[in-house]
Amino acid sequence: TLLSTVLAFDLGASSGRALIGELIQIGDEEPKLQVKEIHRFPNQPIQIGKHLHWDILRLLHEIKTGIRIAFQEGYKPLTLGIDTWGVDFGLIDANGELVGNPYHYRDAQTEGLIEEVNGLIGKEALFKQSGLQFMPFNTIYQLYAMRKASSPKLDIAQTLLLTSDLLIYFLTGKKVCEFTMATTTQLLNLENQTWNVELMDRLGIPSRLFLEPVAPGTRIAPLSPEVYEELGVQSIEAVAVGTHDTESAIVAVPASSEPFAYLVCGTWSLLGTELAEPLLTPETMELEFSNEGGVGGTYQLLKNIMGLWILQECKREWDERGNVISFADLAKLAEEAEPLRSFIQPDDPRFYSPSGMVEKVRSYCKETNQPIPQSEGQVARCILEGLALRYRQALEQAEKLTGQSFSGLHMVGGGIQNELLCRLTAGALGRPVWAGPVEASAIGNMLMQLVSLRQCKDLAAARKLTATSFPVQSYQAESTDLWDQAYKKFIQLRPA
Ligand code: LFR
Repeated sequence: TLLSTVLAFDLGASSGRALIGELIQIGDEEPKLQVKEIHRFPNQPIQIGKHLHWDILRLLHEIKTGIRIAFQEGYKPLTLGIDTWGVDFGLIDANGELVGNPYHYRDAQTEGLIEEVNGLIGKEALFKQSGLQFMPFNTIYQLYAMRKASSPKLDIAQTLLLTSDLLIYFLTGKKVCEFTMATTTQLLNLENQTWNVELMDRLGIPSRLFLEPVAPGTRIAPLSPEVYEELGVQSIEAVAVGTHDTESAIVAVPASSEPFAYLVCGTWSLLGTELAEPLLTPETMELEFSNEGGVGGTYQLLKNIMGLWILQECKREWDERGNVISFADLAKLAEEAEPLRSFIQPDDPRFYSPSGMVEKVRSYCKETNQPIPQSEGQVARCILEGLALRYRQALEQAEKLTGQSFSGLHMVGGGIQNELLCRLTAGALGRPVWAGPVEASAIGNMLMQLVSLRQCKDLAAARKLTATSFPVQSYQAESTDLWDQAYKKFIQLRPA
């Protein structure tokens, strides 16, 4: 029996997907979630003048296409949800229209602003209030940059909508602010979950822009009459899921015991553990962990690690030079390259901005007196091993901060399709890795729709449903001694 059908849109920094989820029960077996991708589209940022932007209208178009395809293929989803990356936003004017093009979080406008804002507010104070790691792209710095540039957009704007909320608004006409996404702004007081108006006042950020956050699992509205007419589809209602993709992915970590550690693996790598309360200690700040608002009243203590972005950029560079290699072939070349020859610390700031990535990897190795990777395989291996070693460091730090110990690591998200990365991670950790599901964000998105439809009780039930529905691939640690030596070297790396 088909118990429910839902439609999830998961938008990542390089591509977006529409997936249908069907909750199915055979006889009196446990219900299972079946997932099918029905539409996939690229997400390409666009430079205009000095600024890098998202192509938000194209993304809206692709989402509409996804809705149309779902109904054309005969599915009857009751609800839809959208999850996206954090921090970015669109501004809406008094007539309900979009003011300008949303900036991309890698736009250079926020350079140097972490230090400047810390100087004004105090680093400790800001951390205690927001609980967030100081990342240059946080909404706070984007808005402060606009203020410093005297952007007239800030004066016209009435409402700020974070990307997923913005797309939901385009579809339904309803403006909401979903809680997990709101916590990525660094402008929310984490402890009482209200907007930090005093902070906004001090930075010249208009507090009128912010709507009161709603909890994930809240039903928002059906599509607007215009959108129904345009698409010619049946009734479907938008739900606020854990709209921050990272939080949706964490919903779909198939962990059955506590405590557990996870790694959400994609353009970014988010490694952490789930807590009932935020951990706002000085040590958390020093070790650069975030407390993000999660689904179901949880807090996610996690570290934002540069992730597969570095490899994606290298590939883009090779592709542009006509040296087109697929990710699968790159993994093969990396596999054949000599192990632990040289590795990067992926969170070195040079790797954050786009372009020239291959050269940056080489310069990092040169400055740290390591052999310089030449071939594509060597460069890829150097990045993947650097990531694996960084994961070990972050996992050990998470244990130190929480006083817990983790028997292994759950890896979820698109990045786990890189089996070499999973294997290297198990090696670096000296602990098992349990990889799956790949489509964690979309699945977590669906699970929260099912919660809103009362087809799934809570977070624990959602995780159980994930565990019964999707396979997990285990990787065991090998050759621990070599990794221990490499790790010792890794934590000493200091580029000149
Ligand atoms: C992952 C993610 C991270 C966030 C980064 C930028 O896709 O959402 O959680 O820090 O993108 O928004």
